[in-house]
Amino acid sequence: MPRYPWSDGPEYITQCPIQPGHKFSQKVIISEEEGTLWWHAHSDYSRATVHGEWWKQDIVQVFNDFRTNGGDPVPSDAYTINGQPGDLYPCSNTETTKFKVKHGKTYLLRIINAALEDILFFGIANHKLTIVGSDGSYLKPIQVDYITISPGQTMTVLLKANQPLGQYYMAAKAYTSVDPNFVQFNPTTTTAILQYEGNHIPITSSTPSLPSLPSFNDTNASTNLIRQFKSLSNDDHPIDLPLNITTSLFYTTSINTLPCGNGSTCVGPNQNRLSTSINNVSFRMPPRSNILEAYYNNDNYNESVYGEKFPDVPPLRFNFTGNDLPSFLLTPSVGTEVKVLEYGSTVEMVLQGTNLLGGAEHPIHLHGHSFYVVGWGFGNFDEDKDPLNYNLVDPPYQNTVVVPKNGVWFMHCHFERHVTWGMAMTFIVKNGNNADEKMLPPPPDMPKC
Ligand SMILES: [Cu+2]
Repeated sequence: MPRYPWSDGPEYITQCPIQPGHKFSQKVIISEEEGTLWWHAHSDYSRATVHGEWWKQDIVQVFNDFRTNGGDPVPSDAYTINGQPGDLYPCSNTETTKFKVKHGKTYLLRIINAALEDILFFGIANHKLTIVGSDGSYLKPIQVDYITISPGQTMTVLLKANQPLGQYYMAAKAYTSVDPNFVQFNPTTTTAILQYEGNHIPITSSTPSLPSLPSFNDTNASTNLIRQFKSLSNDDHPIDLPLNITTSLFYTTSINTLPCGNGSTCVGPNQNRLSTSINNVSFRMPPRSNILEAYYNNDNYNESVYGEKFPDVPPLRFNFTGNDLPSFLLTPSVGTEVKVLEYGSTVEMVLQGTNLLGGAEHPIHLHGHSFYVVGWGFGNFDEDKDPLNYNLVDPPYQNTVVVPKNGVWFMHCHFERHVTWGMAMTFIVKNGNNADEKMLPPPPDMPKC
């Protein structure tokens, strides 16, 4: 959405929440994106719908409960494919989602992980999947037996209907590296049915076969896909990788704890409240205002809405991925800090996970931009050795680097509990000098706080 952050959505970042009974028209400007894009709500747990992950209780209650008790949210009860949990749950079997296909044809599947808290494995029994795009840009085709997809991520996949006529399950289940004794997760499997048209064994006399998906904690299985992602990088789809870096950022992502507050005890580790941070700053939403309007209207006197001191590097360098890290590292600072970038900056960002509280994956998502993912790996980033292995030829265009779009842009972990706890920060990209490098004015119906 070039120059138009007004419809970007995250509450208290680019707009005030839309109040009950009120409305707001969003203008979505598609510029360079091709493929599969996902629109979703950006207010607490409101993106929880029957698409993705489902709780057998009021979702507002789930959210309020873990915000109050300081622990993890209760795990969901089901995952869904197009709104249906499928045959492996004790309900609604008659309504399991079915996709009808004709033998010999090739189908394009737009796959979106709409779950709130889980990376998912997804596959179709007896069928290969060919990934041709992700996050609104093309990839060199990759043929796989299953995919691993993060919350918020999209993949465009080709499916050849080339198997004997019949029914085949497609299925999805969670991947997690976190010790299930420590953090509960939903271990169930959602299914839908791929059904060939024509004569085949009647449904009643056969159970469709299930795809074989990796076990829930198979980290190699979950990460081997991202290592294969490459841009098309051809004449029709050249890459535009900036090599003259103007801004270098090193961001650590951590799970933390904060005191429970009000002298009470929480259900998090050591009776503290779970928190998260980037560069040890746990992001706090500004109350009753939003960053974009405060910036645009020059209305941030004495940093009343936000500060401009988001650190470029973590306050302390330690063995980020070590075990038994000292407990003083657990407590983040809390603030509403932004990083201000000049228009046209080229940014290299290193995202470094930490092992605090055992660590976790973090599907970090940046609004308003895509970035070239030039490298990926386990352990601590080595600033001497790792850049030598950057893919500067055909890196996938997922979301760092050129910052040609001004405005205020949120960056956060796409696990909802993690962003709720503060794993987020905001970029302000200033206007450029030319007329077409300036932010467009706001629409007249911006919601009021
Ligand atoms: Cu996270």
